[in-house]
Amino acid sequence: GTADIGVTGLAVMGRNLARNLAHHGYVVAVHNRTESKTQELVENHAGEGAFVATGTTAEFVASLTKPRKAIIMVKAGPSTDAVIEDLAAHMEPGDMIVDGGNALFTDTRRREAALKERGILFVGTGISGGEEGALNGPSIMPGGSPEAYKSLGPILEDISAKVDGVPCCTHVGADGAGHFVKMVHNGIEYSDMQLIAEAYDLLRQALGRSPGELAEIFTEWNRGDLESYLIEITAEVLGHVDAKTGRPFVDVVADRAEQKGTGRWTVQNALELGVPVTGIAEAVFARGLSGDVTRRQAARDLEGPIGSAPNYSLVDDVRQALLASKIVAYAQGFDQMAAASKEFGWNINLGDMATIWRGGCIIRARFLDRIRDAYAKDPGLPTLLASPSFSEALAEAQGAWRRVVSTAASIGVPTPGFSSALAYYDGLRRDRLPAALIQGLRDFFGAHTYHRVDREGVYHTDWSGDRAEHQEK
Ligand code: NBP
Repeated sequence: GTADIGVTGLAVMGRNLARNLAHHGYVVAVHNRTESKTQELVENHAGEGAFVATGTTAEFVASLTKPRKAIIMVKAGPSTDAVIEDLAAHMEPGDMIVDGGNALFTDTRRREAALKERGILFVGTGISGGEEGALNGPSIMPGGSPEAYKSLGPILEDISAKVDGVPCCTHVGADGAGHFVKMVHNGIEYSDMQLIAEAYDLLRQALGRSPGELAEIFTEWNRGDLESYLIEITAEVLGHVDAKTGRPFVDVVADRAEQKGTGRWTVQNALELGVPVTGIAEAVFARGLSGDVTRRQAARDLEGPIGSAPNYSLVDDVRQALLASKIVAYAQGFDQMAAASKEFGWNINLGDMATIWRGGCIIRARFLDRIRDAYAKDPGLPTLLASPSFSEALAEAQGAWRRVVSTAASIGVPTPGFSSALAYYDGLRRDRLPAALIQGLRDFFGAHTYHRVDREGVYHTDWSGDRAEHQEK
């Protein structure tokens, strides 16, 4: 074969990734289950680079230079297993299969282990940036072995986005590490969008600003600390007017947020690891509530607040609440990556994750530079909230943040993201938590025992008897 690399699965993502590879001078073998899409790609984009159109899987594999490298860009789940099986049957030890779809990291771990037994290198890689990113430079999060990265990494770094000349691609860690961090990236994306939606809702409800006026506020915010792709496109969407009705676009869209599942996976995993990712969880639950048509209908006449508390500086207060809540949501997501890294032995460099998310991906933002710097100063940082640059930002924002949460509560606008982030912040900084009472209750009804603040050991009080305390062995 003569092709440097192959792409199978030529829907939007695969097609654009293949074109991106070709633009960088690679000879790219292309393949798709439905062959007409392969022909279409080659016919429409032949002038952009060197494509090798192939029909059967055997032809596709045979077209690749050994050791072969084939990237799969198909629907995640059983389709991916079917395609891997098909490719592996035609491959030899030393060849490599790369899954660029949104696989669940546990599937990636299973696939990597199974292919290793057959001598085939398997790399599960996160790719973020949608179709535009795939074409012009995505953020790429490859897992798999260091050996696989040695030959694959330079190609992926080549086609990735660059920020200040630094590629938005690095080896994340072994087996499923790449797909894991892509999952957390998507979870953080959910919380970013939820916080933006709360900011919009609050300003609209409290101040009666029109979507067009709010678009200008977001444009303004995008010039400061909040500068990011999501804030930028929020201004675009809010400023858009529906051509059919002349009404603001946001007012003609059904208010039920859908999800494909990566946010839910992030929260499920966080529950297993015991990491409180409240920002991501609230975002997933808020989408669930929005789609719960039956209960929303049944609850329409529930009583709301009477009157409202004025908050004269609301616009800038909301900006600060958004920034502070965002800091919390990111801190939690990074905690989750740290916990998983420990659990699975991935050795993930958290600062590198912030670095490769600065460009190409959906959560790309100026803000990530600060996270990178925080981990550069202290790689063992227990929480981003405690790094000087963020603790100062939180100190500055917290007054506004509290006013926003209380204004929202008093006028009856739900802000689960802002509110729970503030509760997390206040929970972490507390000297004493009411968890002591919970321990007492647990000991009362279940003899679950407790520790004391003043002595070593494990204790139980005989609640149903003389209430004497006994030290457990
Ligand atoms: P889709 O997720 O819509 O998948 C369509 C592709 O999968 C087509 O090429 C289709 O072939 C192929 N396919 C299916 Br479905 N079942 C197959 C099977 N059993 N055997 C062989 N091929 C099969 O495409 P996409 O939106 O381009 O996304 C590709 C991957 O990238 C997904 O895993 C997705 O989660 C991930 N991703 C998507 C985005 C995004 O913005 N869309 C961003 C980041 C990651 P056919 O043409 O013959 O039906």
